[in-house]
Amino acid sequence: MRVLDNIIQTLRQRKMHMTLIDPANQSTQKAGKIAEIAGRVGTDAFMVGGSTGVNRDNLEETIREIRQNAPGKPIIHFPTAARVLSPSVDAIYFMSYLNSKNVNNVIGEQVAGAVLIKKLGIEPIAMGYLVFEPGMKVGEVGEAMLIKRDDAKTAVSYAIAAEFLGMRLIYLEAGSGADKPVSTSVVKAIRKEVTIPIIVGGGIRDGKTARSLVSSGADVLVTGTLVEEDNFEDRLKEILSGML
Ligand code: 1GP
Repeated sequence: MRVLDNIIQTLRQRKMHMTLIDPANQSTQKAGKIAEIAGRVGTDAFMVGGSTGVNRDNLEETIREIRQNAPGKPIIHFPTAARVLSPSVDAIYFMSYLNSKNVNNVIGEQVAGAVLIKKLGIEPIAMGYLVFEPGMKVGEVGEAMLIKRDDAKTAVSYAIAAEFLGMRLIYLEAGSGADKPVSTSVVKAIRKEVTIPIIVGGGIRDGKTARSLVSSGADVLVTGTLVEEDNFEDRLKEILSGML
């Protein structure tokens, strides 16, 4: 089954969790260990990518490790730029960084990568990407016009625009390593106005936060920094059970 169909079908039954592995942040061996643990405790899919330091070698090696250590779990490329693409993923977020000042992030990289993605036969998943304060690295390198974490009015305008443009998912990003995610009031406001699934990532570290986000209407939660820490297994289990 195609990855997006699988996401949509799963979301009819329950919320989902995705684990982000940034190839630039650890050895491939450690990436494999992270995948094994996260897969075993119940993450639904892996996202692979990062804002800086991702190259074809570390991307391919990380994908291979995830494949070996978490067989059967979808691997979705969370791309940095068109120059680093992989034929080995199950899907790619064909994402537009909607609140970037740089038109290259909004549509340039997408045009640069489209032909190759089509040739490689990778499933593109159209996604609107919105970066909130503090934004962290992706806010900085992506030249974001950062949205305040509780600015529901601006966030809702972007989310409706994304849905009108035909995007299948909307991603609310506080930035990897943020101290907290986007506020629940923003998630609630968007949930009221759009029907596409809402992904929330950046700053999710505990079960209580996870619970408040999903009960506000988030469909998919993403954690990345957490799994880079030692002994993350119990914390990840807490997040997963907070989402039930
Ligand atoms: C980054 O949303 C993800 O794109 C994950 O963020 O690293 O803070 O979990 P964290």
